[in-house]
Amino acid sequence: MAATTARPSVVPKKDLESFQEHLNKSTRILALLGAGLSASSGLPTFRGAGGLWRTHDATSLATPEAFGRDPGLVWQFYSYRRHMALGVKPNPAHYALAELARKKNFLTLSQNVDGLSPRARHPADKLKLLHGSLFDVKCSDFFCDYLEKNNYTDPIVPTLAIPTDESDPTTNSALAARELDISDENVAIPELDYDHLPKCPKCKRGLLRPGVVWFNERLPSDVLEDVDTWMDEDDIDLIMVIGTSAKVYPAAGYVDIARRKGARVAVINMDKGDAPASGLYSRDWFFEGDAAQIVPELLKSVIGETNTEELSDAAQ
Ligand code: BV8
Repeated sequence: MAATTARPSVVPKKDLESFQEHLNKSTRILALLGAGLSASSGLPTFRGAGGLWRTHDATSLATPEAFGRDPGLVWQFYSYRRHMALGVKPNPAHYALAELARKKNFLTLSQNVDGLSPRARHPADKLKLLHGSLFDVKCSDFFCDYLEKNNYTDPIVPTLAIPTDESDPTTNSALAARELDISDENVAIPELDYDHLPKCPKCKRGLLRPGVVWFNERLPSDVLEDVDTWMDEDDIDLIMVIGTSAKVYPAAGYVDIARRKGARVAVINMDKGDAPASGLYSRDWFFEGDAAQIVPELLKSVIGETNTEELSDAAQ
């Protein structure tokens, strides 16, 4: 699947200067992150070319009903995404945002479940994962509260293995994995039944499920409360809307809430057409191009020239 990075992204000097002037004097900053932030790391977005949803409609894989109907299919999809995310690295934009969070009163709302912002050592108290994480697993039994965070086991169970070589091409997992290229909708995904799937170690009844927020599921109440508390504290000077088509709610709604709290809006997006639903005002900015290149440039006036390797070491 294609990552959407490619051509060098140039920030117009006048816009850069006006943005950095505002950033430098901003005391309360928000960001809403989407899949485009991780595109340069090599992860596919949802709606772009080769995107995850292009070949499988979101509601066919990311809903409680889909999991109830075919937990094996849904687990193969998420196991594949866990595997992909573990195979890539945070990019300069992930590190730059983490560094800004160490320098300013800056809250980051991420729709991304790929684990790249936490791996860039983004300060955990300044990062709200609105839609959970591929690396949290929880029990799917309504009466069980089992939750395991930061489970990076890949594969999470042997039958979900994605083989690195053709050692035994006949095994079920090899067959399943090889065919598991979900970018090819014509490929049947083999059945994996209950016995193959990860079970809850606590209640022993339920299947474990990915700790992400599916469509028609409520966002984590503790996360929503933290976000509301921060937003209610005072006015907001700036919201950066980075690499998101801003089509999923209630996440996308935070742009308008921030605007109502006085925020100027800076959109960083590869596609000029992907501005927030409420549009952009003359006091706002649109920086067209790759977030991995643009974000470090924009934040330079606060985080300095340091390269991401230094940033990531400093954050250890
Ligand atoms: C809920 C986790 C209620 C799983 C995800 C109001 C209006 C309309 C609909 C609704 C509404 N309120 C609720 C809904 C329903 C629904 C919804 O919003 N539907 C949409 C489709 C219309 N929302 C929900 O169901 C939410 N729950 O409301 O519950 C409730 C209340 C009480 C009790 C019970 C229930 C839950 C939504 C969460 C869904 N889970 N993820 C998983 O990942 O598998 S959503 C998932 O898709 C992501 O997390 C993300 O949010 C979204 C994808 O969006 P993006 O990240 O923006 O990615 P996309 O590909 O779209 O865009 C990428 C962008 O990057 C593009 O603009 C591209 O140009 C740009 N780009 C590409 N490369 C680069 C780049 N930019 C910069 N640099 C680059 N290199």
